[in-house]
Amino acid sequence: MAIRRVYGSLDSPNTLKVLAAMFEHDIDFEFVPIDIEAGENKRPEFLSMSPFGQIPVYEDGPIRQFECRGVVRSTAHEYAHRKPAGQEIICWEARKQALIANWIDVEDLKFEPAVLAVLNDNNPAAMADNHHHHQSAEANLCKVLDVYEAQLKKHKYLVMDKFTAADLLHLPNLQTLKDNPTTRSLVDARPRVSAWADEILTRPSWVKVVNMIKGC
Ligand SMILES: N[C@@H](CCC(=O)N[C@@H](CS)C(=O)NCC(=O)O)C(=O)O
Repeated sequence: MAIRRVYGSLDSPNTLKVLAAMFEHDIDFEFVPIDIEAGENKRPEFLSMSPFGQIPVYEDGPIRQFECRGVVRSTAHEYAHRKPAGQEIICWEARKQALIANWIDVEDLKFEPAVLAVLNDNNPAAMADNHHHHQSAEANLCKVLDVYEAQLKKHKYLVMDKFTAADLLHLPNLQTLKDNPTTRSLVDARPRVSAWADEILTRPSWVKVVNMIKGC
């Protein structure tokens, strides 16, 4: 029986980031679905693991982590030895790891908020209600993606010429942007962002997450 558990929802991008990290390192784990609509994340037993009442939670014996980026970083270090040398998704050299850390923060503070702002008001009612707000959310996401387009001129992946934890963290929201007919063009209009998205979205660890969502 798996000693590790991921508590979360397949509707939650932050849960999907942690699941991608599990598959990336072949970590044996049990998935425990948490129903946010039913308020399971606000029950005392869940709050004892995740004091802000949010998913995901990663449990490994006595260790419980409730921030998805922390889980991705710590598992990438703990299970790095499972990957061939040079293919770890972190770097052992502090100065190279600093660059990965930088782009992990960019995903957290720039990319995800910009994507969610567009997706959250990307329904006809919201768009009609607040056309200017929607336009400015889209303009903001375009600015972020322009920075990515420039960054991806330097390397095949976001930080360097290998896939890192920073790339992994982008998978769920990139998938949503690509799947949504009204946002796909924002990715496709930027050749390097588009090539990067196509490459990382076919990574076996992410395909396993997508199959889990599809129920296969
Ligand atoms: N900083 C947390 C944020 C987690 C988060 O926003 N989780 C959402 C689902 S993706 C959630 O639990 N929402 C329910 C709530 O906040 O009550 C992380 O990165 O893991």
